[in-house]
Amino acid sequence: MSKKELRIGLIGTGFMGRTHSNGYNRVSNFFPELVYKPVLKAVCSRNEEKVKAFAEQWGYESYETDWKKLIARNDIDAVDICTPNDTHAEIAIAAAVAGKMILCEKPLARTLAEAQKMVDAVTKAKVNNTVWYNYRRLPAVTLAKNIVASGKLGKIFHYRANFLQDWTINADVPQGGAGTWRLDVDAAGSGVTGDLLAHCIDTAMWLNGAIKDVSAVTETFVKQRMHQLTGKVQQVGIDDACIFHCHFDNGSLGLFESTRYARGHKALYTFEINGEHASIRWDLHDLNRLEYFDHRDESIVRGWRSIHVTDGDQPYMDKWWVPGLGIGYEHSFVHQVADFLKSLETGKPCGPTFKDALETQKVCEAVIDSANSKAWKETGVEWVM
Ligand code: SOE
Repeated sequence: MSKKELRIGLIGTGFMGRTHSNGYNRVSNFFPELVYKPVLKAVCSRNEEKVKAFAEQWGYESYETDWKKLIARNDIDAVDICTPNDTHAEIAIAAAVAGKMILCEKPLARTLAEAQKMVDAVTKAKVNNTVWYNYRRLPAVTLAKNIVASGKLGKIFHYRANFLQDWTINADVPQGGAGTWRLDVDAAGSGVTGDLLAHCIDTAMWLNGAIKDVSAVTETFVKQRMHQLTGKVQQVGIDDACIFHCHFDNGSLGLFESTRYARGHKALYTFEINGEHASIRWDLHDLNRLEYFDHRDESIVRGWRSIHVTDGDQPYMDKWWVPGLGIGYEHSFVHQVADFLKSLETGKPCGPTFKDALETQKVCEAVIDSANSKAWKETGVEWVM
């Protein structure tokens, strides 16, 4: 079958540039039925030596050192934004005005105001868009979505999620610059709230509906860090840790915690949902498994089952190996590329779209407002994916 081309221009050559490039490179081998195939037309980064090497390593036909030039090119259909958060709005708005499709790294923006402008721009330009909240597309997480949607859990009482890391405990870790821009409030917008809890919130609202209101506490354990760009020791403006509780629209209670100070945890993203009849839980460190407890089971065999989500009839798994053989973190990005390409065939948006991600941004903003004001905050979430 001759394929239609989706010509990609990727901006940013860090960790996310690599995960997305891997997704584009692998998708056509594993999803041969797709009508579209990505073509790696150009990659962009300010450092010419690095971007040239990246282009060669990942198979891009060309490179640019100025993102405006990349957006202006006629041979680019879709712009993929993998740069720090402070650049998302400007690049996305320019790409939308140029009529390009946009795939944007999470969180959508630093603030709700920026995110709203991005949504307005893609709505006005009517361009296809998606935001890389990749964890939705791990088979076990998609299976959780299907189980919740089937009603098996019954009425839901509790949603609990954690995202724990430990990489910033050392006060010598700088803020700003490559790799550590996540610690610089001007580049990142917030700390763990936008970087890690945003994942938890995206999954939570996808699985369990709208979050209505929140009450949060945040802490910045290391108050000053050297800034890589200025060389000066500067005040740290991000939240190092954040805990919030909330009400969901469906009446259930939510409890969320994220920190970069949980010694021993590198990327422990977990969630658990407790319903009237059944519960499920998931752990990123064991990402092919979904645990399920059903109180309706006969009492003598009742207990938590650990479902190894690798059978061909489980989400996405018919695309990979044979039952029993697991897949990894990187596959969530391959799946998102596949779903985006599919959305071009079907005309059905590839969620989370900018509009969906705006709802997550509303919750993040309410969390930070609540922590600052020590008060409950309404989120204003009005749309659930
Ligand atoms: C931060 O360490 C980080 O890389 C996040 O930015 C990603 O979104 C998360 O998936 C893993 O952790």
